[in-house]
Amino acid sequence: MKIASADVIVTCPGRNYVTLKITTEDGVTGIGDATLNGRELSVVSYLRDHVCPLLVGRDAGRINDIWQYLYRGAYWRRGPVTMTAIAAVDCALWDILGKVTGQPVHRLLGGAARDGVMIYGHASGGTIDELLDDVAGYLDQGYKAVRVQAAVPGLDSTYGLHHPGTGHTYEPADAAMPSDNAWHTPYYLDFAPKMMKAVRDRFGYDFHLLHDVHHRLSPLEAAQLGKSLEPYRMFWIEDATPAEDQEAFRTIRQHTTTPLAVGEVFNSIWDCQYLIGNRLIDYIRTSVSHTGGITHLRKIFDLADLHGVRTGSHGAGDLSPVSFAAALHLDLTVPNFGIQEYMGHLDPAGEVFKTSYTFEDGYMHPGDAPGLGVEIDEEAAARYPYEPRYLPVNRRLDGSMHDW
Ligand code: KDG
Ligand code: MG
Repeated sequence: MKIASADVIVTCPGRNYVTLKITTEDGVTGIGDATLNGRELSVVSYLRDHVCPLLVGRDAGRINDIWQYLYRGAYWRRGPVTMTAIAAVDCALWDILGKVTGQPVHRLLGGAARDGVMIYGHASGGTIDELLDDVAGYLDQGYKAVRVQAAVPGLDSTYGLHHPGTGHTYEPADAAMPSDNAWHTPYYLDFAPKMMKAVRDRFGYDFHLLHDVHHRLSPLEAAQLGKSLEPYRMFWIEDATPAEDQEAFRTIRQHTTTPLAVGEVFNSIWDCQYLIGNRLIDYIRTSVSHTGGITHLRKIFDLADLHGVRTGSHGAGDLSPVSFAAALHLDLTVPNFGIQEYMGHLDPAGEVFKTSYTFEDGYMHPGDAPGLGVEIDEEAAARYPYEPRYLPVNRRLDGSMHDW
């Protein structure tokens, strides 16, 4: 099971994806997602120039040792680029192990602890009426949980709305230069409870309601928001404040019973330790592909389990189908699973990534194919070459920078 080669594939079927492919001397291949939205080529270089040469000749079955070798061996630890690169290696090695043993990765992780993985869909609208129509579509499909976002009146752009022409939400990263969005907290704090009231008034309480604040509030503003949303029994509010200031979550918690989720921009267990250890959050949203792969994410989930925190992994469309499949395998097995985000992927991505996961009645299953159950079609990938793209930036009404 020696590694013969490690290659990086960059493709843009609607948006950029970076995939690491590891091949053993016996010709078994495994793939891992190395996509870091808007900063893709930094991970490509990290892998091609610094990691791939170190992998050749190693035993692909020594997943833990290779993880430690890449993490400790770099000396410069953590950070999104390093941990995304390590994640891609880790997932590719789990994929290989599954194929060599003929087992789906979830079985190698101890086996299914549930029959399916509850996912949440992304409803949005330019107006509340449009949002309500969108929520209805998700509920009709059987979704048990829906995230809602709508255009904030008075602002000419709002995070999390369907992207024109795509048919569903996806994270922009769509311009050669970052586009400017506008932000004004009072407009948002006034609007958010009205939006939730409209959703609950029309559809009732028999489904989970989620919302992403996307790092935009101060601790007290987040506390106000949480209190104002309590009548609508949120499943969570996500990223209420920028999480570098983790003490902020204590302030929010002291004022509201609305559950809190955070973690999509975290890269290691060390980013989560304080929040989980002090029970300042309810859901940890770290992802397979930005947090060191299955091997490291499993540790984070175990730490969370010790402290009564449940999982709710990031699953935006800028994470490729490879990492989405990896997330489903892990979600299926952990005792403290909470929910999994599912944004879906644009149509051309389906030409490049052949998946085996399935959706039924609000739940997804990774399938029982050996490994992760996703293959990449490299000819199709070559038809969609890399395109430079950036996420937007956010400015307050006076022109100063704000968190996007
Ligand atoms: O690349 C950035 C996106 O992944 C992020 O904006 C998506 O916040 C997000 C979410 O909850 O899916
Ligand atoms: Mg988010």
